Amino acid sequence: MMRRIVCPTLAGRVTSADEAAAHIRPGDSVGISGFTGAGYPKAVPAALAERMRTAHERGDEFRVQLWSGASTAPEVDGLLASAHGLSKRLPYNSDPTLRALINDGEVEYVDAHLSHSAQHMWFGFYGPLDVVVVEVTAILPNGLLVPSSSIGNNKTWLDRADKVILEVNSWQPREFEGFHDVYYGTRLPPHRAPIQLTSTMQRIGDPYLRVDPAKVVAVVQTDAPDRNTPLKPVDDNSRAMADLLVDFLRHEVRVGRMPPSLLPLQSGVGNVANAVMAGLVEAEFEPMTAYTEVLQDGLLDLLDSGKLTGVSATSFGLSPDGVRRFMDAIDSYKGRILLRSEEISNHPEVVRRLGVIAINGMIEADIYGNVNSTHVMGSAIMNGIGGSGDFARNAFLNFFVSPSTAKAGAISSIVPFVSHVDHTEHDVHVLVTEQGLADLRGLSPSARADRVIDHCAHPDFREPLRDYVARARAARPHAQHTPHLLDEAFSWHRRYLDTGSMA
Ligand code: 0RQ
Repeated sequence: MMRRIVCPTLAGRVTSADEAAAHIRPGDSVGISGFTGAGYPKAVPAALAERMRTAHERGDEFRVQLWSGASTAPEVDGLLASAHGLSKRLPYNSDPTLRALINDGEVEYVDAHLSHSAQHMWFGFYGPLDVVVVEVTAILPNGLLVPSSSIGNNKTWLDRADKVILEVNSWQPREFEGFHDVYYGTRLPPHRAPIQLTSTMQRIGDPYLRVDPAKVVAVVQTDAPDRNTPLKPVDDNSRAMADLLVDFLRHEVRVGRMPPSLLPLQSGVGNVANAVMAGLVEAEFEPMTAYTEVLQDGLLDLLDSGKLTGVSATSFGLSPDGVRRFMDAIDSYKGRILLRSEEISNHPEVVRRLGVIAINGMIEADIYGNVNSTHVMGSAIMNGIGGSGDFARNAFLNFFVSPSTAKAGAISSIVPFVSHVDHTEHDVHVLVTEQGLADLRGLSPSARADRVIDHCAHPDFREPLRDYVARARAARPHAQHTPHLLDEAFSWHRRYLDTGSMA
């Protein structure tokens, strides 16, 4: 293991997770590495949770604010939430234990656009960053850090923190050296310059993270795997949505709006995203690229098929099988996979310049095209906006996908008015459910309503939605742009909360 830590100064700081965790004090703001279950610290959070539990047993308060790249794993968010050790969390969470505490009001949650989180740190919006815990693959003789399976906000956390704890994880392949591109050219306004990234796989930065050795208070050695959640088998709904989406891309190529190699792909995480990637393996488009956040198994399949020439992301979100495949042929992926900081992987300027095709999940959409990605029945958070806003608003073309119903048909994913807005009607291009696809580009809100109901709503909910629109149109003859019945707009959600069904 010491072969991974060849910088003499930092080798001298090697210590136990317990001793490292002792550098974190109650009330601290703590930055951690980690993005979609990859590259998060494996040992210090558990030691910290133990210290918190002991403090609470003594009757002492011990909570910290926790800032990450995106979601982590049960060993981080789950443990710290179970220890009641978090006061605030940002910018993304998908852990169910922590979600419950956020929804109970115990933990404050700042659900931020991922591309904003680093710059808001630099702008001073979040206050000081006391200590960061960052997983790396190795420490080189000159003190440069070989990043791990995600980069996320690590560059900013290492730059801004007062104290740094490094976890060197020997489970991560040493061959990771050369898979990363860390951009050190960001500046604060008014000194910002254009980001000169003009093609998906262009390198604009360094393969290493930098850290001021004087700030490093502890180095901890670990040997533990990433979360690597197994994938669910692709279900019929996901396959149906993937087929609709791939056919639609074909149509866009046919009418000349897109080249036969498409434009760089971004896809959210989950079943539908993987089904779309599987659909693209069978399709005729090539050579494709992906400019995205998370590299899932589906993108690995596309790389292996030769139809995808490169993936730029910020994290590996592979299944255990995907990890094995990647590790077995790791050298063959070098140069075809680049991990960047999330402020660059999700950067509005770059996403717009490259003309990304963005594909993301949603909880619900309304008949006028507003999309809710984050909240259940208006108030309870599910995960967070993640990168969906960064990509959707700036994409060349965006898709939001969801089954047309949830909770065994009790909930319609197409409603009169979304109970929370993440993506406004101005941002949303195409909605897809297993029922069909609604292309909303160039339509007025009222025309969108007819298309969304006809193409995307489940048959059980189509007539009630048509009835809502008809009565809304009749109610106020001089308010036809976006006809609503204000006292009924949320009645579907109200009915679900009261009766357990929107029907
Ligand atoms: O809950 O498991 O308790 O039943 O929401 O729904 O259908 O399994 O879909 O896993 O693809 O997630 C929007 C949450 C979809 C996700 C969302 C309930 C449903 C289930 C999950 P249960 P599905 P998915 C890149 C981009 C925001 C972040 C983002 C997401 C659970 O895609 O978090 O896009 N997106 N990031 O039952 C009530 C409805 C519902 C509903 C679904 N209408 N009402 N509950 N559910 N629809 C990644 C990153 O940025 C890191």
